Amino acid sequence: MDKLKKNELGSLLEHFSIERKPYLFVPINDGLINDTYRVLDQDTSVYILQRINHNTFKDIEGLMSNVKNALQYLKDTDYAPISLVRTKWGKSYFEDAEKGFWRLMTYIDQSTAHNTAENEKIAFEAGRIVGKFHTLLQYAPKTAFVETIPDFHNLRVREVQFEQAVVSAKKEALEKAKGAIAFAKDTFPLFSDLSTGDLPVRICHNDTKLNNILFSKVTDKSLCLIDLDTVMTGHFYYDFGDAVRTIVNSAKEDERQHGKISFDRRFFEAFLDGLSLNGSFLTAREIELLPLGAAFMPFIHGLRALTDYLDGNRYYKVTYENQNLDRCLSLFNFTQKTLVLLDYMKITTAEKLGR
Ligand code: GN1
Ligand code: MG
Repeated sequence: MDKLKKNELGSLLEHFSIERKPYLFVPINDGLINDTYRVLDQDTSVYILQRINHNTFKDIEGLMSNVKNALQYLKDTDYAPISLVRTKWGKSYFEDAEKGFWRLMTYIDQSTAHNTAENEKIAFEAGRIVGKFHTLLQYAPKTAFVETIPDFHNLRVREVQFEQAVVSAKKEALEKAKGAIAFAKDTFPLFSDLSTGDLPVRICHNDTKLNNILFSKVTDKSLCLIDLDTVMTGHFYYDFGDAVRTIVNSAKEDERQHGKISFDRRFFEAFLDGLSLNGSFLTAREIELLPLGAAFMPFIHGLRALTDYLDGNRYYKVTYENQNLDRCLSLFNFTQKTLVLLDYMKITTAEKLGR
């Protein structure tokens, strides 16, 4: 997406119910979907301004209604509140003349996010807050949430999309992705236990990678989860697996040096310890399948990146031609490393979460 000039961003804020000031904008380039800016008043960060990607999220009304619904339940002394700033017409987002959809949220002072878990406290705190998020949403009515991206983590549907991409891909891309395609085909059957239908449906975050968790700069404690775009129904192992893949492995999602990809057991165990503080909602069957979920999430992410690569990079932002393939190869490598540890993870999750 094109970069917007400062004065254009400034005039966008005039549509929201906030004081008019000469705000400054700092782009945050971590996300692969939306365009995000930190809004500063002098030296202080005060808001987060985002343009929601309408190609990815077709139903903006539904998305914003999910965010509003979730925020209503995410209230607790142990959970930092984020508020949506209304437009002057009382809406939760502003639509510009070019079909750009913008929302403005309050910024949590003295907060930070981590791309990698540098110590066990970060992993522990991540587990605690993911458990808190689910505890707070446990009794939210599921019918109030719209499926904004249907079948987001449905492996069967992602497999069909992948097969279609293989059929229509260019020869050269197929050749480069040969190894990844073979790995995907061999790996699908390993996850069949996850679709047995005996897991509760929960309101999930669906994008619990570590840098979607805010931490306090003052106490180092986790504060809340951000990026509520994909809050919708799902299974707990989605949120478990997505957090684990970004906590136990410090390599980048598109890391090419696979020697850097690893599974740090200390961080896995610390994450479980944190989760156990707020994990009483989990059923025995959910706990039993968490290890497989930890292998499932990097696999489905790798598969989506592979599908997008074969499809000509139309979904994720890329900075170079083969980036989606690099993402896939790195995520598949981590999937392999996780699958080898299934027995270890089973013993550890039972020990830490079993009751
Ligand atoms: C996308 O843009 P971001 O980082 O919030 C993607 C997630 C992936 C992530 C990979 C709606 O999220 O599923 O985990 O990239 N979100 C969507 O880093 O596809
Ligand atoms: Mg996201």
